[in-house]
Amino acid sequence: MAIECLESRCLLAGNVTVSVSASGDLRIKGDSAGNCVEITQFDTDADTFVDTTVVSGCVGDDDTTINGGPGPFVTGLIGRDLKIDLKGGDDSVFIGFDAIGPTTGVLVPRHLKVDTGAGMDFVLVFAKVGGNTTIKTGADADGVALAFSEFFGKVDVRTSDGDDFVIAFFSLFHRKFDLEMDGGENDMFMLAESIFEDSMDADGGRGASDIADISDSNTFLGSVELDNFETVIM
Ligand SMILES: [Ca+2]
Ligand SMILES: [Ca+2]
Ligand SMILES: [Ca+2]
Repeated sequence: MAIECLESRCLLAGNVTVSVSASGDLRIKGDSAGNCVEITQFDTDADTFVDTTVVSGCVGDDDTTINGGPGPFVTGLIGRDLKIDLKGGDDSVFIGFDAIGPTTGVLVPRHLKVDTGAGMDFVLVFAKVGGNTTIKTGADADGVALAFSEFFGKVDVRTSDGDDFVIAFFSLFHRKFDLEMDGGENDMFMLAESIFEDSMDADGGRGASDIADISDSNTFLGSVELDNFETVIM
């Protein structure tokens, strides 16, 4: 079914294509509509180790289909990377969360790559990532939240133009954290209860009223650099 988008707004939520590559990457690709996707992991044989990954449309969102059907897409643990590319539209991706709240975090053995493209997007991550993490939210006002997560590789977050917010809480960063918020008058960056073992470098970018609030009990073991924020609370 082809869904036409009027200007930048899409009324229906389109389809997400989910596949596992030969090398073990879990790949999730959206379309130009506003896609809403949840990625969760479960233990199905009660040995307390997660063994199953589920990719589904969001609860209460009857419109995002998975591989052309109602879904969910069910597979084993992720073998290597988790790659999510949701393209245009107002997209939301929930990693390690479902409608009730946090589940167990999602285990990503190697790299986590998320690109939500143009449109007002929201990315929520509860994961343990063995490799590098790259999150790009493209144009328009976007939100990124990193919660209860552990990142063994570098973390790069790029929110591009639009009034964006980025928050990290109860998370552990073993290597460098790098944030670029680019254009937008009211970019907001907040940290709470997080540990940075390497450097933390955040740039509010262009725009007059960007705010960084890192006042809530964080631990910085490396250098801290905050550039182009009009207001810094620490
Ligand atoms: Ca989309
Ligand atoms: Ca966007
Ligand atoms: Ca921005």
